[in-house]
Amino acid sequence: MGFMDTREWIALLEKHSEVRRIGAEVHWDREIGAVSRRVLEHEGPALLFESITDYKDGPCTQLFTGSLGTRKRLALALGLPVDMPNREMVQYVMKKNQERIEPVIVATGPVKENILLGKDIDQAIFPVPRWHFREGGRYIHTFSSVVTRDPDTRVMNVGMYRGMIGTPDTTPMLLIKGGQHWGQHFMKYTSRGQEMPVACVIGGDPMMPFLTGSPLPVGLCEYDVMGAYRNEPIKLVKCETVDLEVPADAEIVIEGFISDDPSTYAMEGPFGEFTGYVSDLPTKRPVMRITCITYRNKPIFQGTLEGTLPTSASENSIMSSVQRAAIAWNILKTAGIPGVTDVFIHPITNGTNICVQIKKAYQGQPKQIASALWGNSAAQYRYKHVYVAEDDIDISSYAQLDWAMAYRFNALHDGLVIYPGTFGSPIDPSTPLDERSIEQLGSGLWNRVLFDMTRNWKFERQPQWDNERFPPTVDPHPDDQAKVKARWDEYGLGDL
Ligand SMILES: Cc1cc2nc3c(=O)[nH]c(=O)nc-3n(C[C@H](O)[C@H](O)[C@H](O)COP(=O)(O)O)c2cc1C
Ligand SMILES: [Mn+2]
Repeated sequence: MGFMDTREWIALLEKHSEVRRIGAEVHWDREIGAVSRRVLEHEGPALLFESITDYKDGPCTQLFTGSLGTRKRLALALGLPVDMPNREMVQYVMKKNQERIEPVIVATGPVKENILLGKDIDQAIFPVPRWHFREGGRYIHTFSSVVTRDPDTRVMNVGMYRGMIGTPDTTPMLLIKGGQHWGQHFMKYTSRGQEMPVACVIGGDPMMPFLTGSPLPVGLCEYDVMGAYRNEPIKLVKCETVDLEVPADAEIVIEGFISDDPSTYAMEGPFGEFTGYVSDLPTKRPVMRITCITYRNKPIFQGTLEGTLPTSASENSIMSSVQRAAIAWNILKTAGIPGVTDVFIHPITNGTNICVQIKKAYQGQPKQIASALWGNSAAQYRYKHVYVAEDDIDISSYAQLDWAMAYRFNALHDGLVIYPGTFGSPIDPSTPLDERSIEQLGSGLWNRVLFDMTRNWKFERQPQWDNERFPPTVDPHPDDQAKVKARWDEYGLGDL
């Protein structure tokens, strides 16, 4: 599958009845967010809002959201069968993440159809929602891919980071110096006494958010991996006012600079975080000073409602759960751990919990798995709770995991390991505030737990258990199962 732009992606979704156009008027202030939440609760379609209050005329009238909000649509975006099992999808992503096809630079493209400079710059020409009533403003960057360049190597990084409209041409952003890849670039510009050039890309191929919203190795350009997924180089155009390149068929590109001068900082937040909780206080953050906006004719704005709740995942959590599982499986592979047969992250936990399925090779294997995950830097916001089960358990099924927890897990017989006080998420509300003070501790603290739900190899094999360590299950004999299967229709049960 080659690259597609937002419009081709919407057409593909339309073909599969996976997008709904909302013609009724909906307000950008709170209502779009509340509609999105309810649709997530129903695992419903992608949404294209076409009549937004205050935006019925003007350059941008449409908002697109939720297109990667189910596994099925993620499979469509990846060009994979829609019912592909977790294991195969995760393995595909592991493989593709390692491949590279470098971009090509082209002279121009649709994203240059409109160019705003100087006093014409105003972010509010786009129907940017205030997604949630507790949020501190209108979040323009919730699904944008942010391009920066390493000033030493000149390699670009593309990552997804949030930003809120400040004034018409300023955007305070969640930029932590030294954190995330753009934060590392920011330190380098600051030490040279320079502002950091930035370009925020909205729209374009759905592989872009899929790859920029999850950590790929530092120093690598996400454009190269996008090319590998699409089997062709991505076409980039040069920005107008910053030394960066962006996809030629993006819907919208916002260019500018971020300074480390604290006098330029501005308040950002609160924001409805991925944890499903709203961050407490507005915080002073570095600000992007916009120098240019380019966009296609009739641009389609894109954003997403963050946060998972007990009754709803988010677009981020659905797409990222596959990447997070792939990254975890690669960690286990690199650590040389044998017998891993599946890795699953339920979207509702955003990777805080992870399930690993193994063909058990030795008693200490689950502990080895947990320590490999916990020792990796990818575990900063992830893998607080590690569940390990054997390969007769479908780890994507909560019921099956619960059965293994009920009958194979024993807290005082190697089942439970608590690894207290490790590095972890500073925004986990289950951690007391004084244990997630970045100023004092540098990171949050997590008490991590392994739940080993595999059968215990310390148990002696018993003759009455066919020489196994656990009794036989109540599964019918395979001969009986085969016979019943063959006669199923005869019993009048064929409709079950
Ligand atoms: C919808 C969405 C919103 C995100 N918002 C932020 C954010 O505001 N700040 C942040 O540091 N990471 C955020 N992330 C996670 C980063 O995108 C992710 O860690 C990614 O690896 C960053 O790119 P990098 O590894 O090149 O730095 C978000 C991810 C998604 C999918
Ligand atoms: Mn990166």
